[in-house]
Amino acid sequence: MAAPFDPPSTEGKPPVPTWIPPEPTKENLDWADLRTIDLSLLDSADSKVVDDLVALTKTAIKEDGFLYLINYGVSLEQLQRQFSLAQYLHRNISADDKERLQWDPGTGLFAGFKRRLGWRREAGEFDGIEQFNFYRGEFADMENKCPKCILPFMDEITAFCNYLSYSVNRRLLRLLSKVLELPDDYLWDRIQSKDGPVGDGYFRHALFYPLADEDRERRKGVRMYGHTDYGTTTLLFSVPITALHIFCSDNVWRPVKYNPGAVVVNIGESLEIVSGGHFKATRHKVADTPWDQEHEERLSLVHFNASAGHLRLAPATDSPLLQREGCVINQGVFQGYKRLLDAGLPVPTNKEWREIQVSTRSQVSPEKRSGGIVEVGGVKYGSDQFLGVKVLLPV
Ligand SMILES: O=C(O)CCC(=O)C(=O)O
Ligand SMILES: [Fe+2]
Repeated sequence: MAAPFDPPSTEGKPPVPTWIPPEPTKENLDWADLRTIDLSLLDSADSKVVDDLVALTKTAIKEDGFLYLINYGVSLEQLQRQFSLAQYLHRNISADDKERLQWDPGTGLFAGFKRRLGWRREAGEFDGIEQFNFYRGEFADMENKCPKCILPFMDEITAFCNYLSYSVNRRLLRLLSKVLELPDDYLWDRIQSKDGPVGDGYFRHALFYPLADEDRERRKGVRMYGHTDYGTTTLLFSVPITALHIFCSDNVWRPVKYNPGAVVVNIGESLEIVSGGHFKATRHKVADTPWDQEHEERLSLVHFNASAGHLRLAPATDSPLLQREGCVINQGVFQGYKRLLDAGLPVPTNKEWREIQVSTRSQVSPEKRSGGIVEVGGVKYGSDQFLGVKVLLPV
């Protein structure tokens, strides 16, 4: 049995108001129908139970690229404490710290504080989203790189990220290695970056402020444009404010329903490439909330797991699944990689790939992408090219 999360004590620390989850929407929406994976079953002594879990996971990541993860070792109360800390950071970060710690995506990292003014260091259009992003550097030099108000709690945030990286994501990658019929630690040993609490990835405290009517109209219902995440897995903690939508295989955007305590897991581009397209890095976006949540703040905690920076990824041809079935070239960034690989051209390293996206592509509207809008199979996409890899994102 995997050990459950055992966080440091809260004794002797400043009081932190408990985050009260807002009311879920009462709207009956056309929800994305995601599968639920019980991670504790991976430890079962009954091989039939494990086989069934692997089969269900396979269907989920082939068809949806998203799933709900439950029984992963963090209790509802422990999770609520992490949301309370994120709320505390956003309520108490000083104006000085916002200035001193302001991010610079031009560096290829989202590290530090994001203002409500777009996705660059320079002020852009108002988007009402604030974030604090903890990378390796923030954990290594907290005194200088983290907001003063959060310093007394960094032991808890560090422990949480360590647990997510070294227990939850490691077990998840074991399950995904099994889907590829590879040795259990294949993806963990060969693909995942791992040093410190987040490796080459990062942990995000995001706060989406409610929009005024004119801002909502200007943004045409989108808070974060459709995109795929570039890493291995993304762990999104399910939140009551409905806003995350995924682009389903029938080309329809559907919202993800609140599932208290669950992690909404999303497959990143690195695993799409390594799996030869069998795993789907599904496009997703953050859209306006239903009308009954319009005036609520949306707090969102995200743990982005990254692949090792020096690797140039290709399909894992030692996977019996790939040997039997070949690659699946339906969608996504894998198509672009495959074109380069087939032509004998070098693909980018993971570090190059994520840095070019963070520094140039992040949250550019589909209309403003370099290749403009193209239509494929009746669906409109914003088209772009980075380091020789073509990228299509649905409008
Ligand atoms: O906040 C969310 O639910 C999703 C955010 C997201 O997709 C991202 O930051 O990559
Ligand atoms: Fe994302």
